[in-house]
Amino acid sequence: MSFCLRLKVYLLGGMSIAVMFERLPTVPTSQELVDRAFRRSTRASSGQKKDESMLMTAGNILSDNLTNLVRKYPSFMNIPPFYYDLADAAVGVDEMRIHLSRVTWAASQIRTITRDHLTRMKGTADRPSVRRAAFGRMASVMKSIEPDLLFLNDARQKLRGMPTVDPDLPTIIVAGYPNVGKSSFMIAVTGARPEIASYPFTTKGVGVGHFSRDHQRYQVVDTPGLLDRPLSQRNEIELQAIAALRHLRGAVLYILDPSEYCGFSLADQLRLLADVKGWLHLPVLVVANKSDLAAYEGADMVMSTLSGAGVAEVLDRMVEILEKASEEGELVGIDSEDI
Ligand SMILES: Nc1nc2c(ncn2[C@@H]2O[C@H](COP(=O)(O)OP(=O)(O)OP(=O)(O)O)[C@@H](O)[C@H]2O)c(=O)[nH]1
Ligand SMILES: [Mg+2]
Repeated sequence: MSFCLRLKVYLLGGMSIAVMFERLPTVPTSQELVDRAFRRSTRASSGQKKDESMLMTAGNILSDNLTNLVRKYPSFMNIPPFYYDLADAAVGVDEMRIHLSRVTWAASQIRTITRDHLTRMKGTADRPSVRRAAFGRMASVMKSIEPDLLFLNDARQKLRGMPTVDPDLPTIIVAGYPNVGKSSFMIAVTGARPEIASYPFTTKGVGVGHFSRDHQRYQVVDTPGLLDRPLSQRNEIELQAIAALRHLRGAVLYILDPSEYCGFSLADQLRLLADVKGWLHLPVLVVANKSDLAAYEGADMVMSTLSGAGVAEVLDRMVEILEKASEEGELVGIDSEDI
């Protein structure tokens, strides 16, 4: 498939998934649902078949609400791997599936209770007590899924904050220690303050910006807090969030600050570079920033995001790297065994 065509297909996938997470429904608590269903049932009832219609109304409201809730969650079967890994790091996809299946189970229990008690009503004059018994059983089914609904609500909050990173646009991943000039570079080349998207386990959020070249859109992702410490200092879940980066069609721009004004020694910055290169199997361009403050010859290129010197050249080089890697099919991140 040609690069452009592939891009279009991916773009659609990328956009829909971000929207899908945004549209996750609010999850009511068990108590809210029960209150709503029982209240409506009293309103719905009149006439001879009062208890039957109360029972049916409450049963339908509960089971429909639960079924609709489950339907609105993504299946996780065919979402882009970048988002799958992020969702997994943030909420745990397997755990989420278990909670969703318990909600599905509850919906079917409610339907069974409704059916059984409607049948029982046919054989008795004391229909109110059959109805009360049914409501009692429904309430206890609902109570039993209280933790599941709470989990799903919490998951919703986390998933909604997922970054609007498009996993399939050619991407410059900007890495380096804090204060080396990552955001300054990003602002210089995308012409705007980046959109800040929350990302699991970095309180700063990732910055996402775009620029175009020859009708091709590129994405720049600023990763503060993600690629600014060695992997050995991470916990499992953080590693998972970092691992999601392997699904980006990216190349890394590793920024060094040889002036050490950033507060970190050059030796530490080079150690981190070796660490990143050791596991993120993407092309890396090493650039020494703050050339207005310090000269350094150990990098691939130099620039100053403050004066602007060298910035355009660095961007040109990154575009070349991305184009070349894309032609050669190299824009595949890391093997999961690596981390
Ligand atoms: N002298 C000089 N200062 C620079 C240059 N680039 C960035 N700075 C300054 O360095 C500081 C940090 O720059 P940022 O772009 O915020 O660095 P960052 O890497 O995004 O930092 P974090 O978001 O904390 O990881 C700011 O005060 C910038 O003004 C440069 O080329 N020369
Ligand atoms: Mg920054």
